[in-house]
Amino acid sequence: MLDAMRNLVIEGKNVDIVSSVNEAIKAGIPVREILQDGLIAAMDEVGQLFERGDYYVPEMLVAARAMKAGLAVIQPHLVENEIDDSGVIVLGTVEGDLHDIGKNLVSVMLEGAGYKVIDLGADVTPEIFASVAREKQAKVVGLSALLTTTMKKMGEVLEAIEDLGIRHQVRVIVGGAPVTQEFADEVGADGYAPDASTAVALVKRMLQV
Ligand code: B1M
Repeated sequence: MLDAMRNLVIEGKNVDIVSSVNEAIKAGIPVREILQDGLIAAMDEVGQLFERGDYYVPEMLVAARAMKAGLAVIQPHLVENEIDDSGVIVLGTVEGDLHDIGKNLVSVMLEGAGYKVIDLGADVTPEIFASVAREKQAKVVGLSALLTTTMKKMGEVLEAIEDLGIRHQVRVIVGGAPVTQEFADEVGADGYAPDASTAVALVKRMLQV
């Protein structure tokens, strides 16, 4: 069932994927497994097809559309708790980067854990991150980047936050495929998470202290 689901994403079948995910849920496959071994695994294969030159940007785009359609089906199943008012989280993909699927997943899982998330979308400038964080009195700012060229923007977001004089009020966490703990330390972020579940655990730890 998960094999078939992966193929539907890879082929960009954004209508059939909805019934496939619904069937998997009905069959009792845990949603985390559908997410990890079905939808996310399919995007990894799409990345490999792109690297080999078998797929181009349009094929990646239709696969991304199918992934999002599948994600929308499991989204309500990821929500577990009531909204927690312990702090607003401002989230976005950094400037110049259009990849938003991983960031969306982090958003869904944080909301699922009960946090109030302000999702700024993709291609967000450092100034927007900083000004929204100040305006909404965010406790955490989450930055996502999927390109080695755009991850450098994370340092600029930290500078913009510093420039507005709110660095002491806000924790900055970073993530995305090319980002590492070493890179997070280099830019002066407060935390790094390799995946959405770890991002939730990290935020929980940060907001408890
Ligand atoms: Co692009 N792309 N893409 N792409 N794309 C990658 C990233 C790439 C690795 C493909 C490859 O070559 N194998 C490569 C980057 C290479 C590099 O920089 N080293 C690449 C490239 C080159 C490009 C273009 C430059 C292609 C071109 O135009 N020639 C271009 C850039 C456009 C731009 O952004 N300016 C481009 C465009 C696109 C599309 C628009 C077509 C599309 C994105 C659609 C969309 O997102 N709406 C796309 C896609 C789909 C991909 C791949 C295939 C899949 C990405 C994805 O959604 N993965 C990707 C290959 C790959 O990743 N294997 C690829 C699934 C998602 C769930 O995983 O986002 O990693 P991910 O999120 C993970 C973790 O990283 C983490 O949690 C999630 C899992 O739980 N995480 C966080 C993410 N953010 C976090 C934040 C956190 C914590 C954790 O805290 C705040």
